Amino acid sequence: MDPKKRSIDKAAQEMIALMAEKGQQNAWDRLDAQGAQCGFGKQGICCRICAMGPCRVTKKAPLGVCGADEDTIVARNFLRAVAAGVSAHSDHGRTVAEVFIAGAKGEAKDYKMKDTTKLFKLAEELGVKTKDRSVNEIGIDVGEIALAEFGKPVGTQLMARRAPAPRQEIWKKLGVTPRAVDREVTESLHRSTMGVDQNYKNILTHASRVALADGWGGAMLATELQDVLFGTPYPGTGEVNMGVLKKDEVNIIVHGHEPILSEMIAVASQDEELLAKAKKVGANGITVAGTCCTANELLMRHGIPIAGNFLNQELVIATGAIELMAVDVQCVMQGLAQVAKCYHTKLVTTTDKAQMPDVEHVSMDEHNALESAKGLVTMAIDNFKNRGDVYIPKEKNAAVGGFSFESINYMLGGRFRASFRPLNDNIINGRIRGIAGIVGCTNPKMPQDYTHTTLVRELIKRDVLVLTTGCATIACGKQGLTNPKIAVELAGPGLREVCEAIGIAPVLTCGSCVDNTRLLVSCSELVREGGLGDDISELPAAGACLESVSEKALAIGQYFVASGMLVVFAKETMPILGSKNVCDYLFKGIEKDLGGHWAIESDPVKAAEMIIQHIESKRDALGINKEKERKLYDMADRRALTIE
Ligand code: SF4
Ligand code: MSK
Repeated sequence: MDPKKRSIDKAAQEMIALMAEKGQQNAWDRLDAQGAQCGFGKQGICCRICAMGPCRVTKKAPLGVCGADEDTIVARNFLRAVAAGVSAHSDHGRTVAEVFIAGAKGEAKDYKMKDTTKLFKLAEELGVKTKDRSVNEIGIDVGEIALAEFGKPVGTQLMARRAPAPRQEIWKKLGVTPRAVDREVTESLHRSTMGVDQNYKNILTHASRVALADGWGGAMLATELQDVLFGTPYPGTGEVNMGVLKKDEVNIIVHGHEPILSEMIAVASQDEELLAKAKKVGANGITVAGTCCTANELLMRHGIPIAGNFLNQELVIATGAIELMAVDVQCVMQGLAQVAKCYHTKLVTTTDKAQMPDVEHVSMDEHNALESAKGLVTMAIDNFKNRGDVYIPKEKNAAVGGFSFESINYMLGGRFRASFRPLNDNIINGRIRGIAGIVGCTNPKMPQDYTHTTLVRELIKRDVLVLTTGCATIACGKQGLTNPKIAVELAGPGLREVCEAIGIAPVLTCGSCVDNTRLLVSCSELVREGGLGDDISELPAAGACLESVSEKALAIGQYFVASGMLVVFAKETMPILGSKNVCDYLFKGIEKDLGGHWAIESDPVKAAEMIIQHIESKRDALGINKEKERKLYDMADRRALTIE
């Protein structure tokens, strides 16, 4: 297969060709080896949740053994996928909360409350007293309240109060205000087990509730607590793609999602003793680079380079330049172990809940985190001597990361009058038509990075400001789209004018998958700032992920829909097409209940058109597309004008 058909990333193309030459397999090869994939699975009409099955819906046999029809089966599968995605984000959030508390108690000495301004704000929001108390005392209380959000027996998610009041009313009326994360996930599994919830609409309504427990609960808490622990991101430059690896240095890749260990590896790589040790083995330094969302976490906060996104993880090892790859949780391909065996690379799992056969496991000790990290860096240095041939593609691009909600607010209004007002004003006056969140993975079923970057180019050309997260943001970074100098040239005249005046890029790197919650907070702020309606569903805004892979992407999509947004996915990645009723509800009916809806479109140019039409219809409804009447002021009018 032509590498150009597999990826638009030149570095990836080179590595795909090199691996083919050496007879090594990657995700694309394994996809080919799968042959035609199961049509029942694709449509979501296969059920294997009880021992009377597995059952598949066909014309001849339209019901499962228990009598379940395609609507029930598809809805149950969808709910289970969303719940699995929620559990991943939220378990990540829970781990952060535990480390947060241990840090505040002094039991995990390497973790400190770094952003105390954010800690105080969070404390106020959560009702924690701050007067005459130490930072750590406040931290313990904030951490314990956050930890309780995952399993508290009564009450609803505290973070959901950040949503505009009308949105909270909509949730209340429909009965989907999220309760404890664990409860929503458990109930999802209960409802979707054999012989329980058999009303597809009722099942899908719970999919909204469990997803909201993620977006306005577990994932939001993960982002907030990480910001306090490791610092709230502010814009800074970094580099993206395999060209960031160094031939003459020890290269370490951190891969996965939780920044708990990777933050410490970054610190350890600067340690004088370890740098001296690296020199002794003939290396000129230590390079730490990330893949997937761990990479986003590190770029956002420290400008640490990104070697690639999801589909790059195996290719990076095939450079022969990686001494050690430390992986934690989520999006870690088991195929890595095979590729690593072909090279000197030490692949190490670090989280007890995510291990791999025949792969060394070094259990991360959060109470002695820096020591654990130093141990891994030492392993990498010791492995430098075992290097064989190295080929590192030259490809890399400068990128600006670090657009947290706080930093966008600051950039728009300055330190003393931080505000979204300039953004609202420029949406209202039409220079910016609207906002799009382009997020998610890279899937070997599509040419890697193609849909994300094409969609982004189309949108900024038409004056839509783009916020990106996850592997989509890395795709954009590789193509130079998160480099303001390049992206501004591609933006439409209105967007360009605003970007140049305010000093922001047309494509804002907002972080990892859990950081999609930064987009929710930003949407709430756009509403709160005024002039763009009373609810998120009124905003000229939409989200898209045309290369999704993980169940987490479905969870994110569902919480955006349930927050009032249009969400576009590719047909190939939406396993619901086997039920007309489920499709009708998720593509249309749900809008009446929640103000948002799903749509499918695999072609990024058509998806851009769909998003722009949606944005323009929202603008029409807000009345901001009407030509403003030009008012000629007489002297009396002028005198009546007040200057604020
Ligand atoms: Fe078949 Fe019903 Fe069992 Fe599913 S729950 S496997 S449809 S019998
Ligand atoms: S890492 S969930 S492949 S974005 Fe968050 Fe990338 Fe998707 Fe994993």
